[in-house]
Amino acid sequence: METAFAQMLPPVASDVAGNWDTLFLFLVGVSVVFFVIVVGSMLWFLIKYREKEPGQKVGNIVHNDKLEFLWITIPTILVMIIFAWGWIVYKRMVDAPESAYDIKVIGKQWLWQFQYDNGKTTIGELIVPEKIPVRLIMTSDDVIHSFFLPDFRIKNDVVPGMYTKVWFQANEQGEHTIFCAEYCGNAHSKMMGTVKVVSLSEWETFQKGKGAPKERPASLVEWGQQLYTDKGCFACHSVDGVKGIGPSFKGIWGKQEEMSDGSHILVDENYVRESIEYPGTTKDKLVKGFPPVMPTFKGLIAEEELNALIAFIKNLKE
Ligand code: HEC
Ligand SMILES: [Cu+2]
Repeated sequence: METAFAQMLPPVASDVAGNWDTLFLFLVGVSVVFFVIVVGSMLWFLIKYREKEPGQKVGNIVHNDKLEFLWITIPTILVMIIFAWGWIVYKRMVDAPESAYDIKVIGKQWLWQFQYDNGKTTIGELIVPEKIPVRLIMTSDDVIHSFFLPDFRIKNDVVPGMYTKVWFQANEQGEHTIFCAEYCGNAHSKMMGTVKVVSLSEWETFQKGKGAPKERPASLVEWGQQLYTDKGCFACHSVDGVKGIGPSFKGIWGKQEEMSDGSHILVDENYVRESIEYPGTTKDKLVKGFPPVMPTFKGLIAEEELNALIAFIKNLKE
C-alpha cells in the first residue's frame, strides 16, 4: 500500500527525500481517514435523520460529553504529532552541516548559472558529488525565480538583492531535472537545468580541472582578491587585521558585527552583500566606530563578482 503511494512521487534521490515522503504519506493517510469519518457520517445522518413523514418533529438533541471529549483530544494529539514531526523534518532540510560544500547559484531570465570554488562556471548543469552535503547559495540577476528540485524534495525562492540557501545530500550518481517554480516571464517553463551527481573521484577531477575563463584567476577566492584590488576596496580595507578607513576584512566572517546603533548583525553572505550595495552612506546601519564614507557599489559589481568577493572575504576568516 505504502509503496503504491510512494511510486506516485518522484524518485527518492536525496537524503531527506525519504523523510519527506513518509511525512507526506502520513498526512495523506490522516486526511483520508478524516474524510471518510466526516463525509461518511454526514451521508449516514442524511439518511437516518431524513424527514420520514411530513411534519415530523425532531427531538431536542443536546451534547454528548464522551463524543466531544474524543473529537477534541484525538485531533489535538494528531496535530501535535504532525507539528513535531514536520518540525524535525523541516529542521533537517534547513540546517546544513558546517562541512557542506558551497556552490553559488544565479538565476537569470531564463537559465541557471552555477559557480564553483575552483572558478568554474556552468550553465544549465549543476555538478555535485554523491554522498557529500552540498549547500546552494542562491540569488537572482533580475526577477524572482524559484529553485525546484523535485527528486531531492527541495525548493526555495531565488530573489534579487539577497541570498537564499538550500542544501542536500545526493544518494547516488545520476541526473535530475531542475525547474523554476516561480512564473518569471515568457520562457519561464523552459528555465530548466540538470543536476549531475558524480562519483567522488569524478568530483575531485572536476575540482582540480581548471575551468575558469582564461582572463580570470583559477579560483573564486583568487578572483575575489583580484576584484578587491581592481575595484579599489584595498584603499579602505586591509586583509591583515589593521584598521584602515574601513574595518579590516580579516576574521570578520561569521562574527557578530556591532553597528553604531548598538545592534549586532551576523557577517554572512547577505551581510557582506548589503555592506557593498548599501553601505553606511546610503542607510542608517553603519559599522560601529567608522564614518559613513564607503561609496555604494550597487550596479557596479556583477552577481558573479559579488560571489567572488564574498568567497574572498569568507576565506579570510581565521
Ligand atoms: C572609501 C573607503 C571605502 C572603500 C573604497 C570601500 N569601503 Fe567598504 N567600508 C568602508 C567603511 C568606512 C566601512 C564601515 C562603515 C560602514 O558600514 O559603511 C565599510 C564597511 C564595509 C563592510 C562591512 C565590514 C564589517 O567589518 O562589518 C564590507 C563587507 C565592505 N565595506 C566591503 C567593501 C568592498 C567589497 C569594497 C570594494 C568593492 C569596499 N568595501 C570599498 C569604506 C570603504
Ligand atoms: Cu525563473
